[in-house]
Amino acid sequence: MYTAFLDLEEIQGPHLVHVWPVPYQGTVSFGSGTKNGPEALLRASYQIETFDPQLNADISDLCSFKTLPFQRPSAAGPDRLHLDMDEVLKGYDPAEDFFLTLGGEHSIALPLIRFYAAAHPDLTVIQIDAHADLRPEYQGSPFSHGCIMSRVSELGLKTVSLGTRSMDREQFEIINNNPEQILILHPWDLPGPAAAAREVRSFIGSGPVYITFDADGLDPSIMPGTGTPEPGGLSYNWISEFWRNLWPGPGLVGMDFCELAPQAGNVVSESVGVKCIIKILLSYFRTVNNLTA
Ligand SMILES: [Mn+2]
Repeated sequence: MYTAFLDLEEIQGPHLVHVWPVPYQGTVSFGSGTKNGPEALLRASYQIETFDPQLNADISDLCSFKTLPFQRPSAAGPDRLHLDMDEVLKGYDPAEDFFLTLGGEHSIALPLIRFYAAAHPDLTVIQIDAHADLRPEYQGSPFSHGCIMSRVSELGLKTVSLGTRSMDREQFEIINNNPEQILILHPWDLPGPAAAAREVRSFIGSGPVYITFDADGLDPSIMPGTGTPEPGGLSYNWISEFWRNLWPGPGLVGMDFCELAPQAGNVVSESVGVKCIIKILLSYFRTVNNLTA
């Protein structure tokens, strides 16, 4: 059993990250296997270098990782899971505690976003996702993975969507009719990462951000392990450069990586997933350190 993210001991760098595995896939609509996502990510993390030569920074100098017990998935549906997750989060402070939540399907993000929004009413959610996830409800539940961003919008939060290229007409119109609340950078018309980061920073204003990273936002050529693959997704280099250019910038309160459905005999997806997570943490926390040095 792989229990420590990156195989790092608990006490390393100055910034504590709570790693929370939530192997829930109750409302997945097509391909399955996201319940195996957290374990695959943890396992893959054991063979990933903690040093990043592009950023000239080592994650073990910046962050400590403390992994929580695997969240027991509820068979009673996502609303029950959310209550169980709320119960765990009661022991933490949204103004202080940084969670890296490993899904599981995308519905696992909502309790975290509500948790952070309670302390930060000016929070913006950055969503990496092939799908808009803006359905009012899906498969009989308002808490399904297909409507996560509808629930986020109802909290009054601004959202930024990157890699989003699949939606029905109704969702397309919701996006077009709410330019103040929803910024979408279409993958077929994507600016360079530096220009995109400038646009996102000015949309966000002064509030902090939470990142919800659905694996299928990446191109399926580098992220084959997803239940709902869509061509034309983000490249690893684009999204990595985006984060590098976003900071110094808004505070980052927490993040999740979800919808990874590992494939038998192919570790590309979970390895890419871990690299994407580390790139975010390094890009952000190295600037926090510089600012406070
Ligand atoms: Mn999603």
